[in-house]
Amino acid sequence: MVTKKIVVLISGNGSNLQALIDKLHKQQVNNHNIEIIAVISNKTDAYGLQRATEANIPAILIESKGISSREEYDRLLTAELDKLQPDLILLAGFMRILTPDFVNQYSGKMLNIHPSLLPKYQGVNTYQRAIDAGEKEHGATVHFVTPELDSGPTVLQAKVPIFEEDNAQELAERVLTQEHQIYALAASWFIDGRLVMQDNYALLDGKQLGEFGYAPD
Ligand code: NHR
Ligand code: GAR
Repeated sequence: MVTKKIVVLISGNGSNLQALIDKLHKQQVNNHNIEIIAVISNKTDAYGLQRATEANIPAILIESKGISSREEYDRLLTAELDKLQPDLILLAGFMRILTPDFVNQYSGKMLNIHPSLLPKYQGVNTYQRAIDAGEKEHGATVHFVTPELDSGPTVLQAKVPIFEEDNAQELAERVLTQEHQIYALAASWFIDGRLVMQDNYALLDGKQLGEFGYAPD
């Protein structure tokens, strides 16, 4: 049986990492073993590093603090990834913009989960911006990572309601719960060979997904 190797990049709490560990690590999808072979953080105090250690997964710190340029940081990341040779790289609350050269090197092999219904609310602080705009719903998007920030082809979205009395934290928690479901699902499609990126489209079972990703209706 073939083992598919995943590396997860984090910056913080790592609740998405935890969901991936619980749902995918050491599991089997068809005839593949899945193994999260390393977790890499750019922040020393990221709690996700502890989660990795507790799951016996190598926790690697490549600190971005004090590194003068994005190019320099991405060279350090590349050096580590060259050793690890992952089949799939998952950004899970990774808060550092990656250079086009880095992204192109792993083109079609890197996914991100972003806390908004892309193309709405790219960037950071999406919850407050959605509330302030009077949106009735918010959500999360799994997408392939391409050089342009938060703009790669969408794979899967999950929606949640925004209630009148919501604050950003309550909304964030509601979105996070959904993230944990859709990220593991999308990653398992990729591992299974069902999900690929081609000509800047996401393809599931050979079919092009639309602007909002997989939608059963
Ligand atoms: N890199 C590329 N090239 N393309 C994408 O689509 C990327 C990416 C790197 C990260 C995640 C993304 C998100 O889901 C992601 C997607 C960080 C920032 C950001 O502004 C924006 C988007 C994302 C991640 N980072 C600041 C920076 O200067 C730091 C912000 C902070 O530390 O709070 O790197 O939202
Ligand atoms: C998640 O909501 C993720 O979508 C978001 O950060 C949170 C990380 O939570 N990602 C970004 O904002 C990327 N810029 P976690 O560390 O508990 O998984």
